[in-house]
Amino acid sequence: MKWLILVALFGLSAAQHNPHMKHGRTSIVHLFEWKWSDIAAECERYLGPNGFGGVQISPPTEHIILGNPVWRAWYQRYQPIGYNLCSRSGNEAQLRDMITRCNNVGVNIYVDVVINHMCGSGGGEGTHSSCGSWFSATREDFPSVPYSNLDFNDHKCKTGSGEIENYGDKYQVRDCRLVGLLDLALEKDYVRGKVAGFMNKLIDMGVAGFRVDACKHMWPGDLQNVYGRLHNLNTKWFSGGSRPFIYQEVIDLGGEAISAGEYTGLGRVTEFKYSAKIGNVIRKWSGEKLSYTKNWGEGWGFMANGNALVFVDNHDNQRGHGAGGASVLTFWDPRMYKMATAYMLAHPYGVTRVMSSFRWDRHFVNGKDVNDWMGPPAYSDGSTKPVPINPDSTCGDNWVCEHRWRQIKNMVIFRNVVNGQPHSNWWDNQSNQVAFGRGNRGFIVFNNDDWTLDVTLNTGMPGGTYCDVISGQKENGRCTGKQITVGGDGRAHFKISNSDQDPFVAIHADSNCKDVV
Ligand code: QV4
Ligand code: CA
Repeated sequence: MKWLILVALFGLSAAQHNPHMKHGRTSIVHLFEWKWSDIAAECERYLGPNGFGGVQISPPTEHIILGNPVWRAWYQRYQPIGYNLCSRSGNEAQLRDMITRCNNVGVNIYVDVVINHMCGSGGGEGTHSSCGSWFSATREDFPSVPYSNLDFNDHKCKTGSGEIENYGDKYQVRDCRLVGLLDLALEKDYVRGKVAGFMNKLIDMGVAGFRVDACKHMWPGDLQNVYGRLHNLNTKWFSGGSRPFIYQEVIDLGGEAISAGEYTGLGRVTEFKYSAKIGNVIRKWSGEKLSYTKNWGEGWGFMANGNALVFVDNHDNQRGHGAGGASVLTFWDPRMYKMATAYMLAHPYGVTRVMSSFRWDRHFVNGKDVNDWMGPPAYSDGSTKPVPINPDSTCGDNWVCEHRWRQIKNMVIFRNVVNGQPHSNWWDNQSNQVAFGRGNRGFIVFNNDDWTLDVTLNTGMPGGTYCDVISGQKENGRCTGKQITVGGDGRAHFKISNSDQDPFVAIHADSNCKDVV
């Protein structure tokens, strides 16, 4: 009996670690602040054809509107005022249409859910919400759910201010307000039911899972209860008995009362050490070198591979929020950013998430970006602009679309092609030139030193001519960029100047343009 319960529990939690991607796909792209109609179109015209496994969408729930009419910080969407599926990205019908159209081209949808709190205590009252539902932050009254003051943690929090004052005290971190956000009493059956209810509605609409916001601020037992109430995925698109994929936002860089390990039994967890460290390695800060990444992954003190969700940057740390440090690489440093993202996508560790950002008027005053609040490209009435696609397939109107950069898109494909293959044929120069393969399916070489790389390496790949997918790609059977010849013995010569536009080269089984005869 005991054994059966253990099997059942393990089966349940291990299942929630599986992203259920289709056709051997492996990566998620976070289309931060995109509208549902744009995401639907992007699934059909770009993500499906280029092998992206899924999209993380911004919170779809009704949220407060900050500023009138145009202030509208991006982070207003992390202040829900109810669970109507109506947000700055679109209404419920548009959301449903997007989920259907993305699923139909094999691209999963993962929903960012904000269940730790409602809006900030200073949110006032009225109908300044994304769909006009009335609410009162002052009285903790959210009739569209409904929640009342009985559904919040005020009685449980023991700090004088009602705020989290000390991250060394796990009771404060979980029972008090995070930056003034009204903290939900997830210990209550009623609250758990309301939260699970809206997540189940999304599951039934066809989403594949959830990015769960602010998990550090919720008790693992409460989350386990909520997750336990979730339906299996919709069998229109997923096989019977599939559990929703769960990845939990817990920022654990060490040294706090709460660790990521408290949550890994329930689902995957965001590995923030990965983001911080890869920035240091590529920037060559803190004495880091690429050659030290021979044992990248668990060897670096990251959580177990099967528990990790990894990324170079996220929507917080790219702008100095949530553990954002100067080392974090973003699209603002494109050359290094492409290297870091390619390294992540080539390496077998973790489920990978690629960031897709909007540009804002970054403006540092005393080392702090005073415009870190700026919302997505918008019209003068504050509504979000659509994403226009240029003839060269880049995006316009300040949508950065990192996921469309050739080097990043091609590495998303690389990861699919080498899926399941071991990390192999490591080489380094004891400095910042490294290379590794993925079995006999792919090989990548980086030169992050200040001199030329010129070396012959064992790639593990079958003999043939391969197109480098960084300087170009294979088009109509020919290479638009560099070409690499692998001999019958698997060896190939690589020459990468430190002044190349992108100082790295990647080849894979599907970039083969001529077999050795
Ligand atoms: C302000 C004061 C408070 C005061 C309060 C009174 O700072 O001291 O008590 O007013 O009402 C915004 C403002 C913040 C403001 C708050 C409430 O920036 O100054 O408090 O609203 O009005 C995002 C942003 C936050 C933003 C929040 C809500 O990053 O700046 O707060 O949305 O709009 C920790 C957590 C981690 C978290 C990370 C940022 O452990 O979970 O901080 N990351 C997630 C999301 C993140 C989001 C939240 C959690 C909250 O990824 O985007 O915060 O949902 O590390
Ligand atoms: Ca809490």
